[in-house]
Amino acid sequence: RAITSYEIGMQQPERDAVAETGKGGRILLVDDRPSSYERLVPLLTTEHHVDLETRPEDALFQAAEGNYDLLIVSLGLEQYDGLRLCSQARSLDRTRHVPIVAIAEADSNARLLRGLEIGVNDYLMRPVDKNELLARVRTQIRRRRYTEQLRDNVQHSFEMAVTDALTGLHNRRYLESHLKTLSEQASARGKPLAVMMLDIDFFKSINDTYGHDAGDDVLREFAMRIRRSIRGIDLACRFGGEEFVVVMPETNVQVASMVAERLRGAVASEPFAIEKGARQIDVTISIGLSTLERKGEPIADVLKRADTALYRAKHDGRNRVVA
Ligand code: GH3
Ligand code: MG
Ligand code: MG
Ligand code: MG
Repeated sequence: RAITSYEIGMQQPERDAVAETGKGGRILLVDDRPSSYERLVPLLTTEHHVDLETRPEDALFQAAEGNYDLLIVSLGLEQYDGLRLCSQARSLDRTRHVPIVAIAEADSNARLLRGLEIGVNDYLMRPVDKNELLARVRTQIRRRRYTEQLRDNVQHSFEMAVTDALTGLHNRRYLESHLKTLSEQASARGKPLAVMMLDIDFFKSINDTYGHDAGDDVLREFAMRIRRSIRGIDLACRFGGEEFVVVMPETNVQVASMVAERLRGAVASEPFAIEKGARQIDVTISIGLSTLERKGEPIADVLKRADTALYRAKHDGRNRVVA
């Protein structure tokens, strides 16, 4: 490999400071002319970590793997077309959002224009001025960090909004926003769809006997056992309190009954640990099961049948599956 790392010539600043100042970034410099990079590297390392790639044909791979804040591409490469590299970086998922600063030769305005069209974010003309270089680089890195933070925040808020905090399963809101799609897909493809409604038996007395924290432990452990019993395409959610719903695409009533029975057994046969493992208690669950009966049937009707079946399971003595 032709990659050389140059450590930052200052103390690594705190992450927040990095976001604000644009200093302390990770830069990949693509340059195969010693006369050029021997000047650029020392300038950049006053504020940033720099990886120097002197083999432009490897640069794309390096850029995709290296988790950089910024690419600096010399357009006057000897062995490669720097513009082509920029355009490749723009078309690759892993590098699409990494900003690019081009270093352009004097009198290369046409190429520079091309670069800006391709998606180069900023440029410097040779001879490169130290302060201008650092200022432009900081701006790009600051913007990059800011955008990443925004994206993380949006992602986080989205996950919070559709996740049940106690169990980590999806919440009811998520279920309700996806149920319609799932049932429409099943109808359109002529596939079966099964819905399980699960409820912990005498959960109130677990709370009353061992306390609310113990109840929470049971809920978490139950969610874990549900997760272990279902497939990746099944949708499990905490519907409310101690009631859970599992939606199983492409599953008929026979298979769904088997899954439900297995899950019932997985709960009843293995005591639940509470009080940090100091105590074990027996838990049972009841399950109501229903399937989509005809194409286009409203999903609310399927859920309602599962709920009715659950009620029967309770009425018939609990710790059982009713379809
Ligand atoms: P059944 O067998 O008929 O289902 O009886 P049950 O006691 O399980 O049912 P009930 O609906 O009467 O009680 C449910 C209890 O679940 C009441 C409520 O305080 C408790 N609960 C609801 N949410 C939570 C929670 O997040 N944590 C804990 N620890 N308890 C909860
Ligand atoms: Mg109840
Ligand atoms: Mg209950
Ligand atoms: Mg209940």
